[in-house]
Amino acid sequence: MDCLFCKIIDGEIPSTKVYEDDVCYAFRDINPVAPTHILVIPKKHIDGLDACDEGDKEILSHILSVIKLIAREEKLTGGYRVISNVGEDGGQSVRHLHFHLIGGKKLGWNFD
Ligand code: IU
Repeated sequence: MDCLFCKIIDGEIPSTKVYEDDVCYAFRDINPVAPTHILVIPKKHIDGLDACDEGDKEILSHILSVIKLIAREEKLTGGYRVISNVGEDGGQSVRHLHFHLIGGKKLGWNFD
């Protein structure tokens, strides 16, 4: 499968790793929108949140707990935002499930 994020997990495409375990991998976004912008992705290829099924529940809950852990390590004590864009209208550019962890400044809420 020709998936950019699978290649990042495999080390074929370089990334700045923040966290890794058996289930997920986290790395700094190459185009950060805030002082902290990290992507947390499952090692299993899943196209997006819309492609998750019952069998992916453990992966999803694990990723959410890892996000909390990373947020603590990044010292995002004032809060942060977690986003998963889904499909074309949702602005998903890479079809491998990923959660953006964004913080380090007061975030706006602007959609265009
Ligand atoms: P999106 O939700 O699918 O739009 O997010 C994809 C993100 O992946 C986007 O913020 C890119 O900057 C980021 N990214 C990256 O960090 N490294 C890469 O090699 C590629 C995309 I391709």
